[in-house]
Amino acid sequence: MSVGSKRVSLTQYLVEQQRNHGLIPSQLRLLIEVVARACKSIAISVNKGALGEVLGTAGSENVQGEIQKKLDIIANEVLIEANEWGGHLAAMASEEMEGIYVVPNRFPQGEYLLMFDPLDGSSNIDVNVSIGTIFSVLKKPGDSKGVSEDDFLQPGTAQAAAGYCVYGPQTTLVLTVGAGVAMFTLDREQGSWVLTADEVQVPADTKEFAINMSNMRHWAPPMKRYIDECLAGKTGVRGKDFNMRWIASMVADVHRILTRGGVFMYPWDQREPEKAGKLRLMYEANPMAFLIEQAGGAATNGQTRIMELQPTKLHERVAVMLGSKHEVERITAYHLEAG
Ligand code: AHM
Ligand code: MG
Repeated sequence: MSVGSKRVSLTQYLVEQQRNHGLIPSQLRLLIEVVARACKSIAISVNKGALGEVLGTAGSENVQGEIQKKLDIIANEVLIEANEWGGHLAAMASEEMEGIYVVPNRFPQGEYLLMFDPLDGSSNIDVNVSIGTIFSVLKKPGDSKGVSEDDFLQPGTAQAAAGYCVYGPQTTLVLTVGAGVAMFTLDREQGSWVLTADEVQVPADTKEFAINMSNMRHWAPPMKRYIDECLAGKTGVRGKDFNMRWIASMVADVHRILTRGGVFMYPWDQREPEKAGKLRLMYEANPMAFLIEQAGGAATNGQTRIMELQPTKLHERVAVMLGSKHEVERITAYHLEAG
């Protein structure tokens, strides 16, 4: 769809996707619109900051043993309350909840499953740096009446939709339903989402990488090799100088990559026996991998395409390399060579 002088709203985009590609059944359209509405409400809390008494810690820990911030909990509640009554969902799962949240009996049960990281980049909340909400949508398998955690354990290739909302200088919703990537900017005066980029493409080559360099001494040799070669610059094997960015909010780093290319890495390192990284497969890596692939990029865990990994638990962690295709292919080749 063209981004021109005529304003295209999120609703119009979804209706036209439904009409032209038959990709969005009405329950899925409702789901996406409800998630977008919840993100608007989270954006309002984020924007209030200290004035809204939403900063600081909540004095509790989530299932991963991380201290919860007040906004982590607020965003989680906003997403649940917005989504539970519409009849489009069977259950939800979140970074902030140990088990799944089954839609209560008093509401009709839908056929979709929604997973989210309600507030990604929590360490940036109090310092006024971009943060975001990440979400992934699956279809409940089979037509059994109940719903269980096992129903969520589907590979990323099964996602019906995925996206994120970045709360930065602008609030931007980025979405895929499997027909490319579209970006919608929140018009705060009108309270509406306006299409501002469509058919987003990540350039296959880049001179920019994103990684937390303070962990370098813990990395596996292939990761160190790749970064050493980038740092060697023009006179090294890569023959060009690289730039580095690390925002410590995956949404903001991925947003930059979708906008101007680059490669993002959160690798496994020697401190972790489980051979996984810090990031979570189901509600961080999979939705971002879906978006990046839909924009022509690539996403692997160093060996395997992220979206083909079979999850074994809800809060599973995974190493993540994603972004410009040729860089991700190079990093993956280094890992595969090292065995
Ligand atoms: P969170 O979901 O608890 O906020 O953690 C995930 C975040 C990512 O957004 C970001 O890429 C990473 O953690 C930053 O980690 P580090 O502080 O180790 O650089
Ligand atoms: Mg997160």
